[in-house]
Amino acid sequence: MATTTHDAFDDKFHDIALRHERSWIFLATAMIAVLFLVAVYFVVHDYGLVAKTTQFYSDPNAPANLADFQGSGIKQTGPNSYNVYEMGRVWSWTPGTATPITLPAGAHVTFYVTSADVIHGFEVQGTSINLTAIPGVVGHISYTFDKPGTYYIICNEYCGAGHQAMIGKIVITGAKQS
Ligand SMILES: [Cu+2]
Repeated sequence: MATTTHDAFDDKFHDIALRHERSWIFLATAMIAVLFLVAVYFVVHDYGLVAKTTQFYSDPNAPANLADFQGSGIKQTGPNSYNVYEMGRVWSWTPGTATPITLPAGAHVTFYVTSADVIHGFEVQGTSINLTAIPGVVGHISYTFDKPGTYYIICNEYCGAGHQAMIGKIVITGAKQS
């Protein structure tokens, strides 16, 4: 049987191939490293994409009893900025379901979200607002409503027989406040 022999050409070719492979491996590893660092950066500096938790309570009913969550749940904090204290319960959003949340265009809103019973999902369609409403936990997320119109709050965590009807409304009126 003939055995393979290496001549000078083979060796040279092998060297070149090795060099190419090394640079491609380096390039691929560098790209993965860059993507990883970018992902970490985005998580740390969230850009409002990641909902934050304000506080945990040992009593799951505690947030539901906080003064902020009683009454209208809407508090003006600046010329056109608001805090909305949003409570999910089977199967409504307060405020939102019984009375729509009505705010002027350009309103910068921070939602403080909790649940009075089971886990709900607070999602405002057409926006980046999406966070879980958990009993005993108050999460918060901010959003600026630049476009007038009606935004629907839905529940995106299955929470029982009336889950699909757990809908609220945010009405952004055309008049821009300054
Ligand atoms: Cu729900």
